[in-house]
Formats: sequence, structure tokens, C-alpha cells
Amino acid sequence: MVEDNNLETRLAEQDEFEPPAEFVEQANVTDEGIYEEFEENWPGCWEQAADLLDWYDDYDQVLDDSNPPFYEWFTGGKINASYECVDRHLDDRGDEVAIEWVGEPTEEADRSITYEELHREVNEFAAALRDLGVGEDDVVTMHMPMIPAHPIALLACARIGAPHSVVFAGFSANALAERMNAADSEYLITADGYYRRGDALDHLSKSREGLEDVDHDVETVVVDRLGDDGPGHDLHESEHDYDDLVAEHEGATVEPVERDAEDMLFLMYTSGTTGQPKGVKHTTAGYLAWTAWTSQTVLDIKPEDTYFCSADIGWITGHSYIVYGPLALGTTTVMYEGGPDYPERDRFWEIVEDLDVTQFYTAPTAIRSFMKWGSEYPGRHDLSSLRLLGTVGEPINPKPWKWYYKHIGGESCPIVDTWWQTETGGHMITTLPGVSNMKPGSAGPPVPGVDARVVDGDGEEVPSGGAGYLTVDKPWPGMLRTLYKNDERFIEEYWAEYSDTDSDDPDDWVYFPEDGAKIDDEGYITVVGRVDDVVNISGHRLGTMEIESAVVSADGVAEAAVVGADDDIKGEVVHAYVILEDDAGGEDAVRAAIEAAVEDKIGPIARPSKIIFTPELPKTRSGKIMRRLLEEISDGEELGDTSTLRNPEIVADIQAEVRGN
Ligand code: 6R9
Repeated sequence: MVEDNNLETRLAEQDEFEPPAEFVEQANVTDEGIYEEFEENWPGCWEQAADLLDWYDDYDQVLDDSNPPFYEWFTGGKINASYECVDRHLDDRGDEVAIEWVGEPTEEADRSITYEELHREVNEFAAALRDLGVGEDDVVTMHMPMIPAHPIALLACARIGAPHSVVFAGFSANALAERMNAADSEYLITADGYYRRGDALDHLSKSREGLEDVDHDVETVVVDRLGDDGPGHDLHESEHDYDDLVAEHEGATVEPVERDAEDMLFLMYTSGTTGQPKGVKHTTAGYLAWTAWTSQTVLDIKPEDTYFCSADIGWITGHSYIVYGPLALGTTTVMYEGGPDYPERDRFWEIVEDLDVTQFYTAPTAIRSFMKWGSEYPGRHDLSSLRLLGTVGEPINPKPWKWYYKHIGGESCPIVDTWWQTETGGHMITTLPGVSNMKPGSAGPPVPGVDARVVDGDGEEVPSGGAGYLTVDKPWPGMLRTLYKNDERFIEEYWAEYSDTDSDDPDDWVYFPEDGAKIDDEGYITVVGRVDDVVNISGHRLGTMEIESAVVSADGVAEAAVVGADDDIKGEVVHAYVILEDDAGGEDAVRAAIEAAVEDKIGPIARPSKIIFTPELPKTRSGKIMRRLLEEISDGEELGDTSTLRNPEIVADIQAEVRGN
């Protein structure tokens, strides 16, 4: 073990890593000139991304910036995302696997879907959706587990020009209803249930409960995932069995609809500062060009690869980097049902070994769990097929980075730490794996052509070594176009902070992602976390205000404040500080009511890990709850300025309560 200890010490001290030579030899991008080339030829550089796609009609203009911040990309072009991800690969790769689905229970469920098969099923389901009445531009909502019908449904919608709006299956009935109402969505695709950690879980009841609160009629498609293991629901009149629909349309083909470059491809609701989720709108060509180009440039995907991203399709990472980016490049993409620790804690490594996975992309929270479980689990498997590793979703500290590098990558895989958001569509800040050195803990430079900066409160760039706020000063093809039916809020949320909103000069418009960041002397950016009221739980973005309103709705709660607290595994967890109503039942009853309310309004992931009862909340003289202070208390940190508090005496009591909790 002496040798190993030396290795650990060396790794612990090393703060910069070169791309492994073996990787560089075969990498899609190796020339560091790409940065300058893109800068000099901006925005024309993005033709490189557009060239990865096949166009029905070529575009007239790369960027139309005449009406900032409503930028349009590849205008005049005609394209279909389903064609890009399926049809155009048939000649060369029809018999190759498009989707490797690894189901649970592990011994029986796997399915390899070739491009030929994917084409058939996407067509049949697209025909079925049309027959149900889905027309171009009708929003189709999905509330689906990780089963093959999920990506098939996305591509079927894309084929007929119906934007999809995916609601994470773990989200509650209430969250589903809220999103369906907001999008006027008259179609829902769901499933009877799914398997997780050995249990067959009912899902349809939750979707149905959501539909009760939808204020218009909805046609529902239900995938029968569980068969006889399922909850045994009989379908209602407005519910259609997926397998029956596909069988009824056996052999049907549907011409892909030629979509304008700027036609909506999908909506995705995400959390922001206020309670209402934001409907992020992505359009067809720019998004697809962005995800395809970054999949090639950053994830180094080649058609012959087997690429595994462990995200859920219910989040943006799954949209961009399980479905659209990889399939646009014609590669094999892996998706799995269940959890990383069932049947054993080596589930992912078994998948990597079985399928000869070449790239593995996951979240820091997962890596922290792997680290806690220990290196014996990856040690049981031959992981030598891996060529590249990636992380996304939250900052990663050097320690888990190095563990990942050593125990999963065998010190021969570059790691890309990719900073991006639902709103950006795809990667924005990361090293290029065949070009740049890696610095554990720091995402890296902006990707070529992206103008990300770190600025102070006045929008002035901070000197190297400085800290401040992240901004993106130029548009990019994968960017959100607006918030659905809410242009005003789009400007308010993302642009108002650093832009001259009266100007029609694009140079006066600056995108603000609401993250704090640092920059070093080589331009490497370390994104430290949100500066708004968003918590990042296991890489999942949730609004504290949304959670707070759920907490307040519980019986017995007079007032509450919700904050994110640091957590070793999850990154952040929810702490709820609660004032009881005078006639509330006991603390236990209220605690149970709060948990139920949060699960019901949002979902189990938002459940507070601590509920702290207090007679008062710390408030400023103007009556605002000082959430920053509560966060410091939760994290056991030294408290910042409390001089503006109206009730400073409460602080010590709350601290004592948290410690005892
Ligand atoms: C893709 C995704 C976005 C927020 C983002 C930031 C955090 C994502 C990160 C990261 C540090 C990284 N974030 N990647 N922070 N380093 N590599 O996660 O989208 O769910 O919209 O979350 O996640 O705070 O603003 P989304």
C-alpha cells in the first residue's frame, strides 16, 4: 500500500492535469487555435455547429440580433429534429444501436434499440399522436419514467412539430397540473409505473391526480411498463394504451415536418426566484446545433462510441445529452431505469463494463456517493473502455474530482466539468478535453465563441484572481429564446441586471445566469453557486420560494423561511425555519404536515432535511426575513452583519435549536 499512499499524496498535491496523450491522439478537437478562430469569426464560427446538421432549406443568416434580447439563429433555415436524430443515420448506421436501455429488474429488462427500430417506433407513435389530434405547435406534456418510450415520445413529437414539455416523473401531481395549465397542454404521456430499487411503483395515480387540477380536457397516453407487477389500473376513456396505439399504427410512416429554425422544439419548466416555475423556451435549429456541436467538441462523441449519461430525461441534462446531442451525432446512448445502488453499489460500473461504455457523464453528488461507498465497487469491474468522464449540475470540489479521476478514469481519462443551465441549452464553460489542462474544482474557460465573464456589481470585469457574478455578454445558438408567453419576465429575470434595457444595440445586452463565480489568471472560471433563491439538491434545481409556499400551506404553520444548507453528499439540502400557529397541534404533527405538503406540491426531493421550530424569524427593520443569516446558521458558519436586524436576540436561540436538532 506504500505505493498507493504515494499516489494519493501526489494526487492530493497536484492542482493541474494535462489531457492524457492517448486521449489527445484521437480527440475530435486538439487545436487550441479554435479559441482564436471562433473569436475572430464571430458569429460566423457557429456555421461549424450548423454544418453538423442536414437542412431542408439552408439558413440565410447565422444570427439576427436586430431585436435584442430576442435573438434568432440560423433564420430562414428549415429542419426537423427527429430527422436529424434518426432518419439521416439509417443508411450508415441503421443496424447500429441508437439506445441501450438498461432496465430494472436488471436480469430481464435490457433493450438495444437500433436506429432502424427507433425509426419504426418513432414513426408509429408519431402517427398515433396525430390520430389523437396532436397538431403542429400543440404542447405535449410528458411525466415519464426512464423507459424507452420516453426518448421515443420526444422524437415523435419533434417529428410532427409538437413541442414537448417534460415534467420530471418525481415531481408531484400538483407540479404537473401547474405546468400543464401554464402551457395550455392538452396531451399527456405517462406510464402505469416503474421499478426503483426492487419495488414496482405506481405512477399513474399521481398523473391522474394532477389531471384533476388541469382546467381543460386532456388526452392521455399510458405506457404499460409494469405489466402484471403494476397497480392494475383500468384505463379511462381519455386514456390510451401506448402499445395498442403503436400496434394500430404498425408500419406507418410520418414525413418529418419541416420546421423553421426558430420554431419551438420544447419547453422546460425550471425554478427561479419567485414561486412560479419559468417556462424556458428552446427552438429547433440553434438548440440542436448547440447540443450536437458540444457533444462532439466537449464530450468527444463519435458515432462508434457507447456513451452513458446517468441523468434523468426529466431534466435538461437528459434532453440535451442523453437524447438530442448524442443521437444527432448518430452514436449509441445509454439510459437506465432505477438507482445507482441497486441491486448493488456497482450498478454503473457493471453497465460500463457490460456495454463497453466510452464516455460517462454524471453529477458531483453521485461522485460524492461513490466516494463514500468506496473504491471496491468500481474495483470489481474492468472500466478500461472509458475514454472520457464528465460532471454537471453543481460545483465539484478537488477531492471528489481526484477520486473520480483515479478510481473511475484510471488516471487516463480527461474530466470535463461542464457549467451550463436549462436556459443555456448546452455546455458553456468547460475545458476542451483534447486541448486544455484541467484544474480540479474549476470548470475551465468558456467554450470557444462564448463570451462568459466574471463581473462585479456594476458589471465591470473583476481582475484575475477576483470573484463576482457570472455574465454572458454575447448570445449563443443554444440559448433560451424567452419564457413561454412571458417576454417581460424573460427580460426581468435574465437581462435587466446588467443590460441597458432601452437599447436596441446588442452590445448593451448582457445575460445574467444568477451564479457567483471566480476567475484565475488563465481565465479559468470556477462557478461557486447560485446567487438567487435557488437550492441545488443533488444537482436538481429547486426554488426556495416554491418550497416555502408549500411549507406555509401546511396546517399549523404561521410563517416559514426555507434555505439551502450545505450537505456532504447532496450538495445542498432544505432547512425550513418555522413559526407555529398558536393553536397548532404538537411539533410532530406539524412536521408531518409540512413533509406531506412539500411532497404534494413539489415532490419528495424537496422535502426538508431539517425543520426547525422557532418563536420568531430574524427580520430586518423593514420586515424582510434575513435568509442569508439563516443559511449561515444552518451551515454553522460565523454570522455576517446582523446590525440591520430588528430582533437580534432571537439569533442565539435559533442557533441553539439548530445545534440540538
Ligand atoms: C445543466 C444543469 C443550472 C445551475 C447553474 C449552476 C449549477 C451546473 C455546474 C454548476 C458549478 C458546474 N451548475 N453545472 N455549478 N459547476 N459544472 O444543471 O441545469 O438544472 O438548470 O441548473 O446548476 O448553479 O446555474 P439546471
